[in-house]
Formats: sequence, structure tokens, C-alpha cells
Amino acid sequence: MFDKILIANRGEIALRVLRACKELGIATVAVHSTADEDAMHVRLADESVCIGPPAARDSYLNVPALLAACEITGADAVHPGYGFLSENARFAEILEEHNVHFIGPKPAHIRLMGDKIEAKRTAKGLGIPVVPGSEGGVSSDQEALAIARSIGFPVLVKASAGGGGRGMKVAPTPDELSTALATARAEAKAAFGDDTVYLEKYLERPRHIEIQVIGDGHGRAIHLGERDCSLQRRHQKVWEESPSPALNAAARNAIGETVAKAMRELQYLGVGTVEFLYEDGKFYFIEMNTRIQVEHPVTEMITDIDLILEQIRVAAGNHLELAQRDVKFHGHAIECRINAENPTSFRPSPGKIVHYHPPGGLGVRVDSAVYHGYSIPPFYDSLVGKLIVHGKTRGECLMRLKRALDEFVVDGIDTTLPLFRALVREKDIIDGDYHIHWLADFLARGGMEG
Ligand code: MV4
Repeated sequence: MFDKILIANRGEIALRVLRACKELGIATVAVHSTADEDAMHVRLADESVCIGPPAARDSYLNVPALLAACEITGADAVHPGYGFLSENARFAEILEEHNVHFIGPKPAHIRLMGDKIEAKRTAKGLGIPVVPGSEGGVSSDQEALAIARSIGFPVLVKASAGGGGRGMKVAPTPDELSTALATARAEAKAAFGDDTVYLEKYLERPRHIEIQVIGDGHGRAIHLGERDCSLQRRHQKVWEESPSPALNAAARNAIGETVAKAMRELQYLGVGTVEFLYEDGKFYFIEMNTRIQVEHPVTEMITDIDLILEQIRVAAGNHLELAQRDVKFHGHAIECRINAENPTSFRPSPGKIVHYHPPGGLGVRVDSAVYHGYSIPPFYDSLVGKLIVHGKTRGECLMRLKRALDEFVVDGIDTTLPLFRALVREKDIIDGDYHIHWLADFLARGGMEG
């Protein structure tokens, strides 16, 4: 096992990793920018190193500074959290070149999944169902038109270097295909320096359902069920839950086993999430994330498995001790991402928290790194914390969530708490009857004003 882990992140995830390290008896090193001197992860770590000025590119993305921090403190492993360097294959390689372990997948797998065309080709080859579309990139308008006609309109043009919705364009009809291709290519070139695009059948009202996996790199891998992340705004997840209101046990086990088998064949190491669109009872692979995700607590609450602890164990070379039959799903969990944003305009609202009272009680978990008197800096994402609620049934979970939201006090800044207080009272949400465009529709019809 590792002796000392450097946590190359900030905020609630830095704290989450720190807690797992403490429970494992592993020493911790926090790194921070000059804007994060008062951050909770810095206070709670055994040691801390300032790695640069506020801008992330100069601090949390500053590889030489992180290597120096490993050297100075003697850390033997780095946990990247999510975002920042968590899916940077080169960073993982550089650490290994300096005899520091990267707590994450093999660099080849990070790189493979970062290329959306290669990821899809691999998934398909491993027996995972994919969205109908081009086999690889499309080069000419004529080639694209032929493929689009064969799969049927509407089609979606996607950037191979993309992900998270950037560089995507819908072509509803053949007339609009050429413009969609040109726009997607230009956006992809500007954003990623790579204008490779591919085509997919456009699914109109799917759900976003993702499967959590963990592998030990020696050919053992299991799935931990799904999370329904359909409630998003501009590709930022807002609410995640498990189990999905759309799946039954047979559907869950079938897709889960397909994905777990694929991960065994890949000899996948670490935690990962295989993302699907789900429509009319069918799954369609879109992408794989090779990191721990923000919404991992939802899975922890219904499986009682500590994902960060397992992630660290397998990164240290241990075999997965959990077998698929050991994974039992109980009850229901919902996570709300509380952001420092205006709940109607969604403009960021950094500043000082003058009163902070998180909810508590049975089945209530708050993953946050803020505290009474803390100032949210303007330089990073606006996550204040995650409220995760567990109940025996979805109904109990919703009642408990409503209660916890009413208890939650964050004064001094705007937060998205009012959005969630509105959502738990919406019939479609109560019924579990929503899709990836539901939240945009709700906001467009003035759901927050009415
Ligand atoms: C799609 C799609 C419809 N059809 N692919 C957006 C982010 C990227 N990860 C994939 N995305 C989508 N891919 C096909 N073939 C619709 C989306 C999409 C979406 C997906 C998941 C969650 C929210 C979304 C919001 C808009 C579009």
C-alpha cells in the first residue's frame, strides 16, 4: 500500500480523498493555489504545499510544481480527483517516469477513451451496444451524406476529441448536414486543435444512464449498477440518482454484466464510468470516463462500497477482493449539486458564506469543503457541496430530500438550493419521468418563476 498520497485537487473531492486516506492510515499531502490558503483540505491534510497563483493552469494544472511537491514531501502516489489532470494520460506517464504512482487507469486506457472515435470502436468490438453512425471519422460531405441517409435523419455531428457536449451539431435534414459538419469541425479545431468529426443517429429524448465499474488491471472487474444523470443544464449535471427510475433489475444486470465483461477483457485498472443514452428500452454507448466522478456517492450509498478506498487499493496493485455477487443494491439515493450560482440566471455567485448550516439526520450525507465564514473564490467551479440522500424506496428518498433541502442554510451567496426545492415538488420528478432535455424545458417554461 502507499505510504503518502498527494491530492492534486481542491474542494470537496480533495476532502473526500483525504478522508479515505485517513481511514486507510495513509499520510496526506494537500496542494493549493494562493487563493486556497484557507481551504479545508489544506487544514486537514498532514502536510501542504503551495503550488502557484490562483489560475488553475498555474497551480492545479501545473505539472512541474506538482512533481516538485511530490519530491519535497516524498509522496509515493498522486490522487488526481476529477477535472484538472484526472484524465491527462501524459500526466499519468510523467508521474510513472518519476516513480510516483498515478491513482487512476493505465495511461493507454485514458488515451483510448479520450479519443471518442477509438473509444466507440473499442466498445463496439467488446460487445457494448453503440449508437448507429459512421465507422470512424467522416472526411467529405458526400461520404457524410451517404452515411446519414443510411442511418436516417436527424443525425448528430460529434468531435472525436470532444466529449461533454463541445463541438456537437444536429443536422435535422440533408440540407443542413453540410453546415453542421463545417460548424462542428471549426468548433472542434478551435477547442481541441483536432477537427476530426463523426456521425451518429440523433436520439431525440433519451435518458443519460451511466454504469459504474472498477477493475484491478489483472482481469478482474465488476459493475456497481447505474446512475441516472439525465437532469443536466448545459452539460453540467444537476441531479443524479440510483437506481434509475427507468430500469428494472433484469435490464440493470444485463447492461452491467456486458460492461463488466468488457472491462475484464480490457484488463481495465481503476474506477470508470461507461456512459449510455437510453431510449425505448435500449442502451447506446456514447463515452467512457476514466476518473472518479462527482456523483460517485450515489453509488456508495446504495452499495455500501467506498469507491475511493477501492480505487486506491487497486492502484496500489491489489487484486479486487469484491466479486460481482458481493455487490448488493439497497434502497435509493439522490444527489443534488449545490452550486454558488443564482438559481434562475445561473450566474456564478462567489463570496463569503456568512451563515452555514448543513442538514443532518438518518440517510443524509453532505460532501462539501465549505464552512461558516469561508469565502468561495471566483477562480474555480462553483460547487458548494453535494447533498446526497438515501432512503429505502425512491419515495422515502424524495421525502427525506425535501426535508434536508428545507434545513440547508447557506447565507451570503446565491445558491441553487431553490432550484432543488422546486424540483422535488414537480410531478415529473416525483414520477421519475424525465429525460436529458427535461430541465432545459422546465427552465424555459419559467418553472423557477411560477
Ligand atoms: C447524443 C445525443 C443524442 N444523440 N448523441 C451530449 C454530451 C455528450 N457526452 C453526448 N451528448 C449527447 N449525445 C446522440 N447520438 C444527445 C446528447 C446530449 C446530452 C447527453 C447526455 C446528457 C445531456 C445531454 C444534453 C444534450 C445533448
